[in-house]
Amino acid sequence: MRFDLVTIFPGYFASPLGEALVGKAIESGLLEVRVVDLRPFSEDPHRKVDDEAFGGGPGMVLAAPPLVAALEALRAEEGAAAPHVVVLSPRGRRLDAALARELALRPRLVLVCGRYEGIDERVREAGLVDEEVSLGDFVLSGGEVAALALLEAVSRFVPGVVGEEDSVRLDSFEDGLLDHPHYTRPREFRGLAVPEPLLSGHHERIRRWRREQQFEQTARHRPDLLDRFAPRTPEDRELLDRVARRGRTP
Ligand code: 9D3
Repeated sequence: MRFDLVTIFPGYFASPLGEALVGKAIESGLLEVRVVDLRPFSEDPHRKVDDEAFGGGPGMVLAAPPLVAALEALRAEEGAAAPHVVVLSPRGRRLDAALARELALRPRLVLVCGRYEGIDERVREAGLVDEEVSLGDFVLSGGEVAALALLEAVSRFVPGVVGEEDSVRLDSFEDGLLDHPHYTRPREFRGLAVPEPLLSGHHERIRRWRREQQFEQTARHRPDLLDRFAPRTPEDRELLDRVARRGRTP
C-alpha cells in the first residue's frame, strides 16, 4: 500500500517513518510512503503557501493553488494507482478501527495535512478531496500528527504488516472490548501480588480470568463500548450479563 503525505513540514515525518512497525513495513516493501513538500508547488517567488482570509479575521489560510497543483501532480503520476484523497481536519469523520480497516482496502492514500486556520474551501469544491478525517474533539496545530496516527492505524490492517502473533490480538481488540490487565515479573512488587489465576499454570483458568477482566475493564472504563457489544458465545453472554447486573446494583 502506498501513502503520499502532503505537508509544509516534510521533516516532521523522518523519525516516525524510520522506526518500529511502520519503519519495518516500509523497509520490507509492504508500505511505500512518500512525503510531498507543498512548497515547491507554490508559484510565488517566496514559495508562500498561505494567505490572509477573505473577510478578515486572525490567522492564515492554506491557499488553493499550490495544494491543487500538488494533488493534480499526484493524480497524474504514471503507473501508480488512483489515489484516494483524505484531508486531516477537525470537521472530518472520527478515526476508529472501522474507518482504518476501510481505508486499508485502498491501494493508495494521499493524506493532506492542513495548517493555519484551514484550507481554502475551493480545494474541496473543485472535487479533489474524497473524505475528511479527524482524530477527535480537541485542537491540534495541524494535520501532521493526525496523518501519522491514521497511517499507523491503517497500516496494521495491511496484510503482513502486523506479525502472526499480534494479528490474533488485533482481532480480539476488534471485538470491541478493552484488553485485560497485564503483569510481568517480579511476582510481588511493593506488597502487590500478581492475580492468582495468572500464576496457576491452568490455561483454561487463565483464559477465563482474562476474558472476565476484559468485561470488567470495559464496564469500568468504557461502558459505551459494552452498549454496542454483541456476545457470540455462551461464556460471553454470561460475563456480559454479570457485569451488566453489577453495573445496575453497585
Ligand atoms: C484555533 C483554530 N480553530 C478555531 C477554533 C480552528 C482550527 C483550525 C485548524 C482547529 C484546528 C486546526 C488544525 N487541526 C487539524 O488540522 C486537525 C485536527 C485537529 O485539530 N483535531 C483533531 N483532529 C484533527 S485532524 C487535523
